[in-house]
Amino acid sequence: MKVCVVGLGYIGLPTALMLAAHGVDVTGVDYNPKVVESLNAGKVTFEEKGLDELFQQATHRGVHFSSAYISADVYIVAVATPYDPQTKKVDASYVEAAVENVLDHCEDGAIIVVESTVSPGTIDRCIRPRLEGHHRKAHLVHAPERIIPGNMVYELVHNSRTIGADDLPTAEKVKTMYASFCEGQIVITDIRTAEMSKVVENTYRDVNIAFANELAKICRDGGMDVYEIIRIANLHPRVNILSPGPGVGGHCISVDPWFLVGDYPVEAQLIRTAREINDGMPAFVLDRALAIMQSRGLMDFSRVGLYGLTYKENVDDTRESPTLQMLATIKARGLSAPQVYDPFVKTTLVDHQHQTLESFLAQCDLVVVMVGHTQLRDDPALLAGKLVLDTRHLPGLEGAERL
Ligand code: SAJ
Repeated sequence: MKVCVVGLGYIGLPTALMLAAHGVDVTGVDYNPKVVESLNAGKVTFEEKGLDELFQQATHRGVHFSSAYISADVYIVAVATPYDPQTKKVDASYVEAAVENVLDHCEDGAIIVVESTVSPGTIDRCIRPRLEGHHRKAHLVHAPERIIPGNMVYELVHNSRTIGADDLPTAEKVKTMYASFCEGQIVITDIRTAEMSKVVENTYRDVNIAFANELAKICRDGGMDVYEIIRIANLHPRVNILSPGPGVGGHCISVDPWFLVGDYPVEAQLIRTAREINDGMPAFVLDRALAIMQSRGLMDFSRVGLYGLTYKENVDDTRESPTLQMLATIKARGLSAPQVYDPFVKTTLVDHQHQTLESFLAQCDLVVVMVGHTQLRDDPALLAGKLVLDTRHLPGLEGAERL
């Protein structure tokens, strides 16, 4: 079986490498020549636990990377699906373009597996008409990715998977391909069910986090310890509340619930409110930081430091990160730009971004911990003697101000 993986980003690259490492003939394609160049030069394009080792194994088994589409039996499309900020509906244009390119290069009978997350009905509405209008006859499958950044390589192997297809023989072929490495259960269903179940998983997490964030606000107002309350509540066998934090970032949980709000604006009330609560958290943290500074007579906001620029711990991905959201609010309110440091972000993305923790700390009166990177988790004493607002409830920072 020859597989072509289209889109070598956070999902496409590990998937291509995993298949290749398990003996499948894989070519990874990306329209960005820099990505292809870097991979062909032996360098992975982002940091992820276990990715370097997987890359070595895949290279050893002969994985290919190219900017040009090839003829293959199966195409896996793993390109971005943002949402339209106005309508909140899914923007499937990258998937559509990728599928058009596949159709121009494949043989009759090829299978096109869309792994990108899309809202229910998108494949029928945006993708299927392109196949029907094309002289090439290909099969469509939706097998949404479900791996979590920070633990992708493990989850690729151990998570269960969903395969949505129009017919069983096609589904079985795709199942065989994933079963080359996946040890989890592989469920076969129809395309719309696969689309919806993926969006539901991320929406469930978003709503749960919003609940935790709302509890944090209630507890702040009522003088209660939200972390202790969640810890105790979670001892109940049917309660599992997630952790409050400075907001929800990343390209998945902060995006996918909007698809449902965009398509079902009347029904999706809880989902919309949860999104709004989570999107409001960076401003809530900002107000906490301002209040703490004022209560200490500290007036220079440029001496506030934001520790962490990524959307969560131990990844280098800054997409939709709470820190970037907060910096936008700071700018909109006309406050001075704070200091920023993130051990995972080497390129300068924002003003006053430091390359060392030492130079960062030297400029700060108040450190706001936005991300719980291992650096701090393992060595909270790095912040000894500093005024700290800890939004991640890190061990060893018990004396710090909290959400
Ligand atoms: N967060 C909290 N509190 C928590 C957990 C997370 O505030 O208790 C925040 C994080 O700090 C981060 C955001 O939420 O800013 C999202 O992080 P995450 O680790 O919850 O999830 P993602 O976006 O990295 O990955 C999710 C996963 N989905 C689920 O767990 C249901 C992953 O399995 C999906 O593959 C991925 O979305 C995706 O690509 O859709």
